[in-house]
Amino acid sequence: MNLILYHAWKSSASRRVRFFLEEKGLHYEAHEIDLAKQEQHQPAFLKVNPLGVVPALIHNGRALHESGTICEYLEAAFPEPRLCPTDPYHLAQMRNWVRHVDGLIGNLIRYNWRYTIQDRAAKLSEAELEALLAKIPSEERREAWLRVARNPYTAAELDQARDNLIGMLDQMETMMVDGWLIRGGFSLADIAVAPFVRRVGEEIAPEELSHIKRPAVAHWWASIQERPGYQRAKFDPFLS
Ligand SMILES: N[C@@H](CCC(=O)N[C@@H](CS)C(=O)NCC(=O)O)C(=O)O
Repeated sequence: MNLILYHAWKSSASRRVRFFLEEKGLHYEAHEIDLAKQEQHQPAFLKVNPLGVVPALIHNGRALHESGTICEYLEAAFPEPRLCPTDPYHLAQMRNWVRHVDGLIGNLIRYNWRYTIQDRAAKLSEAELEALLAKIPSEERREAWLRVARNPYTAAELDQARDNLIGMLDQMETMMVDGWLIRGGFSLADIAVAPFVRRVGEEIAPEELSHIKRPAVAHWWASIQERPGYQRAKFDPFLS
Protein backbone atom coordinates (compact mmCIF):
# COMPACT_ATOMS: atom_id res chain seq x y z
CA MET A 1 0.00 0.00 0.00
CA ASN A 2 1.65 3.28 -1.01
CA LEU A 3 -0.82 5.62 0.76
CA ILE A 4 -0.98 5.43 4.53
CA LEU A 5 -3.33 7.74 6.45
CA TYR A 6 -2.97 8.45 10.16
CA HIS A 7 -6.31 9.78 11.31
CA ALA A 8 -8.97 9.92 14.00
CA TRP A 9 -12.56 9.06 13.11
CA LYS A 10 -14.06 12.14 14.73
CA SER A 11 -11.37 14.63 13.77
CA SER A 12 -12.62 17.25 11.31
CA ALA A 13 -9.24 17.58 9.60
CA SER A 14 -9.07 13.76 9.22
CA ARG A 15 -12.62 13.65 7.90
CA ARG A 16 -11.61 16.21 5.27
CA VAL A 17 -8.77 14.00 3.98
CA ARG A 18 -10.85 10.81 4.11
CA PHE A 19 -13.58 12.56 2.10
CA PHE A 20 -11.00 13.76 -0.43
CA LEU A 21 -9.36 10.32 -0.75
CA GLU A 22 -12.77 8.69 -1.26
CA GLU A 23 -13.79 11.25 -3.89
CA LYS A 24 -10.55 10.48 -5.72
CA GLY A 25 -11.31 6.77 -5.46
CA LEU A 26 -7.89 6.13 -3.93
CA HIS A 27 -7.13 3.07 -1.82
CA TYR A 28 -5.26 3.74 1.39
CA GLU A 29 -4.22 2.03 4.56
CA ALA A 30 -5.74 3.74 7.60
CA HIS A 31 -4.17 3.88 11.07
CA GLU A 32 -6.30 5.28 13.83
CA ILE A 33 -4.66 7.62 16.35
CA ASP A 34 -6.46 7.78 19.70
CA LEU A 35 -6.42 11.49 20.59
CA ALA A 36 -7.84 10.97 24.07
CA LYS A 37 -4.89 8.67 24.87
CA GLN A 38 -2.50 11.27 23.43
CA GLU A 39 -1.17 8.89 20.78
CA GLN A 40 -0.65 11.99 18.60
CA HIS A 41 2.16 13.04 20.94
CA GLN A 42 3.99 9.70 20.97
CA PRO A 43 7.51 9.86 19.51
CA ALA A 44 6.61 7.38 16.76
CA PHE A 45 3.80 9.61 15.51
CA LEU A 46 5.83 12.81 15.93
CA LYS A 47 8.24 11.37 13.39
CA VAL A 48 5.34 11.37 10.90
CA ASN A 49 3.93 14.74 11.97
CA PRO A 50 6.15 16.86 14.23
CA LEU A 51 3.13 19.08 15.00
CA GLY A 52 1.50 16.22 16.91
CA VAL A 53 -1.94 16.46 15.27
CA VAL A 54 -3.91 14.33 12.84
CA PRO A 55 -4.15 13.73 9.97
CA ALA A 56 -0.86 12.79 8.41
CA LEU A 57 -0.29 10.95 5.17
CA ILE A 58 2.62 8.87 3.96
CA HIS A 59 2.88 8.44 0.20
CA ASN A 60 5.64 6.24 -1.17
CA GLY A 61 7.49 6.56 2.13
CA ARG A 62 7.29 10.35 2.36
CA ALA A 63 5.24 12.02 5.11
CA LEU A 64 2.97 15.04 4.82
CA HIS A 65 0.83 16.92 7.33
CA GLU A 66 -1.84 19.69 7.23
CA SER A 67 -5.11 18.42 5.79
CA GLY A 68 -5.42 21.18 3.16
CA THR A 69 -1.85 20.61 1.98
CA ILE A 70 -2.40 16.85 1.89
CA CYS A 71 -5.49 17.28 -0.30
CA GLU A 72 -3.72 19.64 -2.70
CA TYR A 73 -0.80 17.21 -2.86
CA LEU A 74 -3.19 14.37 -3.70
CA GLU A 75 -4.77 16.54 -6.40
CA ALA A 76 -1.35 17.07 -7.98
CA ALA A 77 -0.29 13.44 -7.62
CA PHE A 78 -3.64 11.96 -8.73
CA PRO A 79 -5.27 14.57 -10.99
CA GLU A 80 -8.41 12.58 -11.87
CA PRO A 81 -11.17 13.15 -10.99
CA ARG A 82 -10.38 16.85 -10.69
CA LEU A 83 -11.29 18.31 -7.30
CA CYS A 84 -9.53 21.69 -7.54
CA PRO A 85 -10.41 24.39 -10.07
CA THR A 86 -8.03 24.96 -12.98
CA ASP A 87 -8.96 28.63 -13.31
CA PRO A 88 -6.35 30.55 -11.24
CA TYR A 89 -8.89 32.90 -9.68
CA HIS A 90 -11.22 30.09 -8.64
CA LEU A 91 -8.24 28.13 -7.32
CA ALA A 92 -7.25 31.12 -5.21
CA GLN A 93 -10.82 31.41 -3.90
CA MET A 94 -10.78 27.73 -3.02
CA ARG A 95 -7.53 28.14 -1.10
CA ASN A 96 -9.00 31.05 0.82
CA TRP A 97 -11.93 28.89 1.88
CA VAL A 98 -9.61 26.15 3.10
CA ARG A 99 -7.51 28.68 4.99
CA HIS A 100 -10.56 30.37 6.45
CA VAL A 101 -12.02 27.11 7.72
CA ASP A 102 -8.64 26.06 9.14
CA GLY A 103 -8.73 29.23 11.22
CA LEU A 104 -12.04 28.16 12.77
CA ILE A 105 -10.71 24.90 14.26
CA GLY A 106 -10.44 26.43 17.76
CA ASN A 107 -14.22 26.81 17.81
CA LEU A 108 -14.72 23.09 17.29
CA ILE A 109 -12.07 22.27 19.88
CA ARG A 110 -14.13 24.10 22.50
CA TYR A 111 -17.08 21.81 21.76
CA ASN A 112 -15.32 18.57 20.94
CA TRP A 113 -12.74 18.33 23.67
CA ARG A 114 -15.47 18.34 26.32
CA TYR A 115 -16.25 14.83 25.09
CA THR A 116 -12.89 13.50 23.97
CA ILE A 117 -10.32 14.89 26.38
CA GLN A 118 -11.84 16.77 29.31
CA ASP A 119 -12.70 13.84 31.60
CA ARG A 120 -9.24 12.36 31.40
CA ALA A 121 -7.49 15.71 31.58
CA ALA A 122 -9.46 16.85 34.63
CA LYS A 123 -8.38 13.78 36.64
CA LEU A 124 -4.67 14.35 36.11
CA SER A 125 -2.52 15.38 39.05
CA GLU A 126 -0.39 18.52 38.68
CA ALA A 127 2.69 16.41 37.98
CA GLU A 128 0.87 14.25 35.43
CA LEU A 129 -0.52 17.32 33.70
CA GLU A 130 2.90 18.93 33.56
CA ALA A 131 4.39 15.76 32.03
CA LEU A 132 1.57 15.62 29.52
CA LEU A 133 1.92 19.27 28.52
CA ALA A 134 5.65 18.80 28.05
CA LYS A 135 4.93 16.36 25.21
CA ILE A 136 2.73 18.75 23.22
CA PRO A 137 4.61 20.52 20.43
CA SER A 138 2.21 23.42 19.90
CA GLU A 139 1.74 26.21 22.41
CA GLU A 140 -1.84 26.75 21.26
CA ARG A 141 -2.70 23.10 21.97
CA ARG A 142 -0.88 23.16 25.32
CA GLU A 143 -3.17 26.03 26.29
CA ALA A 144 -6.24 24.11 25.10
CA TRP A 145 -5.24 21.03 27.14
CA LEU A 146 -4.62 23.23 30.19
CA ARG A 147 -8.03 24.85 29.74
CA VAL A 148 -9.97 21.60 29.57
CA ALA A 149 -7.95 20.10 32.43
CA ARG A 150 -8.24 22.95 34.88
CA ASN A 151 -10.57 25.68 33.64
CA PRO A 152 -13.10 24.26 31.16
CA TYR A 153 -14.52 26.57 28.52
CA THR A 154 -17.40 28.60 29.88
CA ALA A 155 -20.92 28.81 28.46
CA ALA A 156 -20.08 32.28 27.13
CA GLU A 157 -17.00 30.91 25.33
CA LEU A 158 -19.05 28.08 23.84
CA ASP A 159 -21.67 30.62 22.67
CA GLN A 160 -18.93 32.68 21.04
CA ALA A 161 -17.61 29.58 19.26
CA ARG A 162 -21.15 28.75 18.12
CA ASP A 163 -21.60 32.29 16.76
CA ASN A 164 -18.33 32.06 14.86
CA LEU A 165 -19.43 28.80 13.24
CA ILE A 166 -22.83 30.26 12.37
CA GLY A 167 -20.93 33.17 10.78
CA MET A 168 -19.26 30.59 8.54
CA LEU A 169 -22.73 29.37 7.45
CA ASP A 170 -23.70 32.96 6.62
CA GLN A 171 -20.62 33.35 4.45
CA MET A 172 -21.43 30.09 2.70
CA GLU A 173 -25.01 31.20 2.09
CA THR A 174 -23.93 34.39 0.35
CA MET A 175 -21.02 32.93 -1.62
CA MET A 176 -22.65 29.80 -3.02
CA VAL A 177 -22.57 29.64 -6.85
CA ASP A 178 -24.73 27.08 -8.67
CA GLY A 179 -24.94 24.99 -5.53
CA TRP A 180 -21.22 24.89 -4.66
CA LEU A 181 -18.76 27.17 -2.89
CA ILE A 182 -16.61 27.86 -5.94
CA ARG A 183 -17.82 28.58 -9.47
CA GLY A 184 -17.35 25.56 -11.68
CA GLY A 185 -18.62 22.86 -9.36
CA PHE A 186 -17.81 20.65 -6.40
CA SER A 187 -14.26 21.20 -5.13
CA LEU A 188 -11.87 20.92 -2.22
CA ALA A 189 -13.56 24.01 -0.77
CA ASP A 190 -16.77 22.01 -0.26
CA ILE A 191 -14.82 19.05 1.12
CA ALA A 192 -12.89 21.30 3.52
CA VAL A 193 -16.02 22.87 4.97
CA ALA A 194 -18.13 19.69 5.19
CA PRO A 195 -16.71 18.35 8.50
CA PHE A 196 -17.42 21.68 10.19
CA VAL A 197 -20.97 21.80 8.86
CA ARG A 198 -21.47 18.22 10.02
CA ARG A 199 -20.61 19.21 13.61
CA VAL A 200 -22.80 22.33 13.45
CA GLY A 201 -25.74 20.35 12.07
CA GLU A 202 -25.34 17.45 14.45
CA GLU A 203 -25.05 19.19 17.77
CA ILE A 204 -23.85 22.76 17.86
CA ALA A 205 -26.70 24.54 16.03
CA PRO A 206 -28.81 22.13 13.90
CA GLU A 207 -31.60 24.68 13.45
CA GLU A 208 -29.20 26.95 11.57
CA LEU A 209 -29.06 24.46 8.68
CA SER A 210 -32.78 24.62 7.92
CA HIS A 211 -34.08 25.40 4.43
CA ILE A 212 -35.96 28.36 5.87
CA LYS A 213 -32.93 29.98 7.48
CA ARG A 214 -30.30 29.19 4.87
CA PRO A 215 -31.77 27.61 1.72
CA ALA A 216 -28.50 27.56 -0.25
CA VAL A 217 -26.54 25.92 2.58
CA ALA A 218 -29.34 23.43 3.29
CA HIS A 219 -29.44 22.41 -0.37
CA TRP A 220 -25.64 22.17 -0.47
CA TRP A 221 -25.59 20.02 2.66
CA ALA A 222 -28.17 17.63 1.23
CA SER A 223 -26.05 17.30 -1.95
CA ILE A 224 -22.89 16.63 0.08
CA GLN A 225 -24.54 13.89 2.10
CA GLU A 226 -25.74 12.14 -1.05
CA ARG A 227 -22.22 11.79 -2.41
CA PRO A 228 -20.81 8.24 -2.21
CA GLY A 229 -17.43 9.72 -1.28
CA TYR A 230 -18.93 11.44 1.75
CA GLN A 231 -20.69 8.24 2.79
CA ARG A 232 -17.54 6.14 2.43
CA ALA A 233 -15.55 8.67 4.45
CA LYS A 234 -17.76 7.83 7.46
CA PHE A 235 -18.69 11.01 9.28
CA ASP A 236 -20.27 8.94 12.04
CA PRO A 237 -22.05 10.78 14.88
CA PHE A 238 -19.54 12.60 17.04
CA LEU A 239 -21.40 11.74 20.22
CA SER A 240 -21.79 7.98 19.55
N1 LIG B 1 -4.59 22.57 10.54
C1 LIG B 1 -4.47 21.18 10.89
C2 LIG B 1 -5.31 20.91 12.13
C3 LIG B 1 -5.07 19.51 12.64
C4 LIG B 1 -5.80 19.31 13.96
O1 LIG B 1 -6.00 20.24 14.74
N2 LIG B 1 -6.14 18.06 14.26
C5 LIG B 1 -6.85 17.78 15.49
C6 LIG B 1 -8.05 16.93 15.20
S1 LIG B 1 -9.17 17.74 14.12
C7 LIG B 1 -5.94 17.06 16.46
O2 LIG B 1 -5.08 16.31 16.09
N3 LIG B 1 -6.17 17.29 17.76
C8 LIG B 1 -5.47 16.66 18.82
C9 LIG B 1 -4.59 17.61 19.59
O3 LIG B 1 -4.50 18.78 19.25
O4 LIG B 1 -3.98 17.14 20.55
C10 LIG B 1 -4.94 20.32 9.70
O5 LIG B 1 -5.84 20.77 8.99
O6 LIG B 1 -4.40 19.22 9.50
